[in-house]
Amino acid sequence: MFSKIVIANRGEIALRVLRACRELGVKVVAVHSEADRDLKHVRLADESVCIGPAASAESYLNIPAIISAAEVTDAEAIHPGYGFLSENADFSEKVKQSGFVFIGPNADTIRMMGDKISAKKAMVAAGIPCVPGNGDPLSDDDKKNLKLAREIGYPVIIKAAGGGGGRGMRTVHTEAALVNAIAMTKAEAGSAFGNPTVYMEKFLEDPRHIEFQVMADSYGNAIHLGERDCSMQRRHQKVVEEAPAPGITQEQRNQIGERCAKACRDIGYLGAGTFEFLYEKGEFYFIEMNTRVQVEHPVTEMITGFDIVKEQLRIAAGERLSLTQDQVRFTGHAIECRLNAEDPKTFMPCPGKIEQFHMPGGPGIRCETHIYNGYKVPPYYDSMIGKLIAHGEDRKSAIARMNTALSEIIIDGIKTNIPLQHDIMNDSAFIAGGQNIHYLEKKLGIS
Ligand code: MV4
Repeated sequence: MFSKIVIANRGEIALRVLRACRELGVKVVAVHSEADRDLKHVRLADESVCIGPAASAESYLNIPAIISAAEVTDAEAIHPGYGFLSENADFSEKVKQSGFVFIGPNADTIRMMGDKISAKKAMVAAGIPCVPGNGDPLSDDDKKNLKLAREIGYPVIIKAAGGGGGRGMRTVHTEAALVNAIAMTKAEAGSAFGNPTVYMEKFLEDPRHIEFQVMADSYGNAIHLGERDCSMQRRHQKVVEEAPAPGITQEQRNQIGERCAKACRDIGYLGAGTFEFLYEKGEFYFIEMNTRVQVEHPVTEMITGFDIVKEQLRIAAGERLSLTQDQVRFTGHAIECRLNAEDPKTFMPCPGKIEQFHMPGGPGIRCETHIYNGYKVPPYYDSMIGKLIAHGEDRKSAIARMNTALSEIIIDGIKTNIPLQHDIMNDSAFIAGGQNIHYLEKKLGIS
């Protein structure tokens, strides 16, 4: 195991990684911006290094500053968390070239998955079911594109190879709109991602978002840890996640999960990863792979009893997977509510001082947050300030425990989305389970 690592992130995930390090006896270097001196994990870390001003571009995205911090503290590895540099292939490469271990997959893997066309090609080759559409870059030949759309059948969606996470896509409902939509998406992709390449897929109108968690070691072993349902989202921001996904059978879980694990073996995947699928009318369709630990990893941890972050560290240190697939057991149901510093009605970010914080507790409750009494939520970063996770023997019990925890938690001084989360937990359609990706926006009266 490493003796010391750098955590190249902030907020709740930096604290989560620090806790995993503590359990493994690994010393922690916190790197932080000028605005983040008072972060909880910075105070708890063995050492800390200020890497730049508040703006992320000059601190958490500043590759030379982060690598220098690893050098001056004599650390061995860098954990990128999620967001920021976590899926930056150049960062992964430079970390390695500088003699440190990047806690995540190789640069080539990150690059392959960052290009949605090459990711899809790899998945087709590995036998993962993908959305209909050949996955080739669209040519400049209008006639060919019209023919392809006719074969796929309208509606279709044009996606940027360099996009992902909801950026760089456009749906097309009629033949008359196709040629212009391709040109527009190409132009936007060119300026947004520096890559104008686009591809075409069948547009699925009301799918659910279901993703599979995988872990792979450097000895060719890979397992899946089942799936999460992340369909409760607003503007591509997940709001509630849960595991297992309502209505998915053990047979479906084993079948898709095993294919994901096999795909990891095929491509030589390393570390934690997530296969994102759209699920409609009983079928799974791969859309993207995330090569990082995800915000919602705790729901998987709660139903498997398996520590994903500790396993990331062990795998990066060259250890073998600590579980075989038949040792993975799923127990009960877990739900996560993201806690955001925002207005619950307008969704405007709401930074400011936490005047009072009371952490909820009791059986099955886990609160992942870096906030504390007197902490000032800075205005420079994502508004997520924590996550509340409830585990129960079944979905009903998990919802009941979440309701209790949402009633107990006190965050005074700033506005939060706790009222919205309470409302969702008491929504009859949510309680029924298995809503699609459009449900929350419709409920909120957006689309
Ligand atoms: C789609 C789709 C429908 N059909 N692809 C949005 C984010 C990116 N990961 C892929 N996305 C979508 N791709 C086809 N062929 C609908 C979405 C989509 C979506 C997907 C997951 C979660 C929320 C979403 C919200 C709007 C659109």
